[in-house]
Amino acid sequence: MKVFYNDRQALHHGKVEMFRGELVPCFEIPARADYVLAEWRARGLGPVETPLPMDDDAITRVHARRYVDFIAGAWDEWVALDPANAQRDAFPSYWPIRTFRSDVLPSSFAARMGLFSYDAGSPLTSGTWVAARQGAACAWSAAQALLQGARSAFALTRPPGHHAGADFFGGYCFLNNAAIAVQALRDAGLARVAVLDIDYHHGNGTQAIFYDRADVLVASVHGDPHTEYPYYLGYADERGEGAGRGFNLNLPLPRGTGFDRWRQALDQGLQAVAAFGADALVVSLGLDTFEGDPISGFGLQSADYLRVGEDLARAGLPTAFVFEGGYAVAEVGVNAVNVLQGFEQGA
Ligand code: OKP
Ligand code: ZN
Repeated sequence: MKVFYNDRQALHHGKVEMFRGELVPCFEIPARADYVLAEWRARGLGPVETPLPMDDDAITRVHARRYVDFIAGAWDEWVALDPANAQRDAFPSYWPIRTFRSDVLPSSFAARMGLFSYDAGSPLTSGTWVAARQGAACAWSAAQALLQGARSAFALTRPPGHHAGADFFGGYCFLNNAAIAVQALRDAGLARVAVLDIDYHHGNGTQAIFYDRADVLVASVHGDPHTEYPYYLGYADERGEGAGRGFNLNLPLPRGTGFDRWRQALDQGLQAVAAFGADALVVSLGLDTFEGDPISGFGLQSADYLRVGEDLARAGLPTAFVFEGGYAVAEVGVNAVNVLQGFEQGA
């Protein structure tokens, strides 16, 4: 399995995030990737490659130009407001919800920060753009590997991506890595691409990007949004719209769900992928379904992830794994590599 990672992704290094009225240390930290790399190397599973050079077009096929321009320049704007800002992460404070306009682009940086985001938990740092862009390049490179005939590839993306929409960030995500991989596969001529999102949290960004499309199936197993982030999307009645009706499948499960029940939902997702007739599969691989995850509520154990990999391999499709969440940092390497190794053994 080809694996892609760039050391510059560590430049996205948020210090704190807003939680229950306080700024607490970030859960989404560079060490997460280090643990995955260390485990991959410890098991002698193969080289780790730097992503290929990727054109910005691969990003703007998925994201709005004005959003990409904003994220690319946001840190410089933030520091220009006040040189002391160089020492602190940038957060939004205002959001244009119902009754406000979102067609006007205010000149105020704070106003645009809110226009292009939906939560206060996703710090933007000096290295965010470079890191997010390199992460996206990893996902794009994984897609290219499949197009070259590889059975599978793994993009060690961080920051993660599945909460990022066409023109917003949130949930620690800035560029939707999985969506960029999907679109690259479609643009290279694959007719049908499926996304299977197995992060604990619903991938609202991925769903929104493909919601009206029949060429991309999005299936997701996640914590019930009645109680779990991102709360406002991810319900079972969201089946797609227009031409995309029937090509979105949400499988929400209650907090506390263990592996046996979770695995049945995974099987439902895989059945939908098979019925869709996908030419390739992109897996949004979150490991925050782990029992020890500090911000999530499912009960998967480390050995279960080997079975997850085997189940995914049985779909028999060229498969790009794109790293998402997983905040039990010391265990995230074992859990991620268990999926990848389970896949290789099952393939
Ligand atoms: C990103 B991914 C924690 C509250 C939750 C947002 C979670 C984003 C998860 N203090 N904040 O899907 O793993
Ligand atoms: Zn998650």
